[in-house]
Amino acid sequence: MLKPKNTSTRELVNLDGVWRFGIDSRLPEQPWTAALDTPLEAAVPASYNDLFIDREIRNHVGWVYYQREVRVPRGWTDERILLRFDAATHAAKIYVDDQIVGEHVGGYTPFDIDLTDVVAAGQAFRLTAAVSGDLTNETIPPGKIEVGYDGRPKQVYFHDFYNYAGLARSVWLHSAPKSRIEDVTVITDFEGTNGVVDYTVQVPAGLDVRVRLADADGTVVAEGRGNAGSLTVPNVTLWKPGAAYLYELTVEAFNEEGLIDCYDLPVGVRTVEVRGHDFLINGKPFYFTGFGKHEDTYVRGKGHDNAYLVHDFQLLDWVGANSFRTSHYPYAEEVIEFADRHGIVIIDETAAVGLNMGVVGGMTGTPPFPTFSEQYANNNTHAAHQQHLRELIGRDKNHPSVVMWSIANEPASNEDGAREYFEPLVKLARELDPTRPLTYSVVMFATYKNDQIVDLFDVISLNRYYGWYISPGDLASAELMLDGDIRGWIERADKPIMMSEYGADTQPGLHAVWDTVWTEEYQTEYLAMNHRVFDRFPQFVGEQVWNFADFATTDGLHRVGGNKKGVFTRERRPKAAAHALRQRWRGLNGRK
Ligand code: GCB
Repeated sequence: MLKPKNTSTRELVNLDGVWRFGIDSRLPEQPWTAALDTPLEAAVPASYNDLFIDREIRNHVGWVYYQREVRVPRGWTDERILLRFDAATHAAKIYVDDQIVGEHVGGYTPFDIDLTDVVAAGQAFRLTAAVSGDLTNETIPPGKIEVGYDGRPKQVYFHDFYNYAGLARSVWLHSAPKSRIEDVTVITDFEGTNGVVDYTVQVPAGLDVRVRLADADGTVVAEGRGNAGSLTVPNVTLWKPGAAYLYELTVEAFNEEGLIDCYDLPVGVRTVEVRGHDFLINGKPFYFTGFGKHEDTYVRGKGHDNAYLVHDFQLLDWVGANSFRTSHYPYAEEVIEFADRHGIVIIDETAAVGLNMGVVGGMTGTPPFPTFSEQYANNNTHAAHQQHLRELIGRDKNHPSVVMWSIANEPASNEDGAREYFEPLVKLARELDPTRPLTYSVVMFATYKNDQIVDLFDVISLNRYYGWYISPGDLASAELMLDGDIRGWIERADKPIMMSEYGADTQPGLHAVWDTVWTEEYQTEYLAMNHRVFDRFPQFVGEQVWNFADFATTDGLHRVGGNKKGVFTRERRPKAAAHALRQRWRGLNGRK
């Protein structure tokens, strides 16, 4: 799915700003049929939950309404007119004046609504977006709505981050020619000093497609004709981790009368491959250093913010991180584009987090009922997961920074039914993108003895918390357990292995000379212990600490003002561990 952009044939109007806002329980029936009768306004993009000092809004179950006036530019008379929501978390119904014009389910992927037959150039209309943050066992991620003791509905969920909802990413009105370039796919390679860019362009039948590839200085280095083809780039400059280089592919579609559509796509030429125990980028072993992150800041919740985008990447650079995982959902496309431009490597994760009833069983890991069952992850959940995978890969397939798909975080891969659930998803992901390796993050209850799906995937990504959830305050025992665990996985599967989560909650400013949990010293020692173990295994291809920064979670006795496993605080101040990581990752005393 192509991102809307300004080209010589396409235009774009940004609809971000402050929209009228209300929740269903305080609005009349069918509130979209008039100006919302509400004193509230909400910022877009931002999650709505933390904007207001209002408990009912923060924890709202049901629909909320955003509304504003929009005017279609006068010049769009013969154009296709589209609305783009970069995300609406988790479901949306969109109305133009009194009429419903589209719906979407899935909170972290974009969708377009074609308004060509509904509005006209120069016309103003009332745009209302009904958005629901509700999660059920048939959504991705899953959740459950319960009725509280006080009779109010209550959203329950099985993942450890606050269920922020609303319009957390940009909204656009955009134009495209009626007959247009629908999609572009590039796959890159290189042979010696020649780069190879294979392209496929989806256009209506009968259009003549021409493409040209320009280098970063704008010099055209290759040209092609036809809906699909292969371009050769002499003396290619590869896209490399830490040294991004982007070409620009200009795609043009012509009919008998001339140019009808044009689309520009940045292209990084690079390869990704798993071979033996290595994760290869451009044929060279790559070792991931970095974090699992979250889209999470004060007040905005998951609202995309360009200042935080820039600052977070500055901190990644400062600490020596070369990568991150988009735990536990696809991030705003601006984040991926920034990584493309700055040479940061991404493991792109779906929003399939919480497919695990074992977590409800607590430390016993015993599910109250099977995860893969009619009651929980059933056929509809599976269909939602498939659809989400299509939308994620459709959006991100052309980004050079994305080197691997993580198709779930901590699923119950130890339970019966896991294989039946994941095998078709893996097949689908490989059909949608035959070029990138696949992984999933393995929960601690799924051991090298009982996991049922690891052979379907390319890279083993472990989430392990020895020294925190297991053996807290006893790093000597934790070290033995971690070592044994990794050895077991290496014996079980002949694949590259990495740590996709390891971390310890840390209250900044808390100190001790002992192995005392929650102190800054403990977090530093905990990470050092993990690194000692990782460095024993040549099969290891990476370490991503949980988490980049502290983040908001649901209330719970095990969370003090949110999850504090951040190496940076929620306001992005370094804890002591950040300095220690910097020493290791900047190569000052580390292995890579
Ligand atoms: C995990 C989850 C992550 C949690 C983390 C924790 O295994 O994947 O979402 O936040 O543990 O801190 O408990």
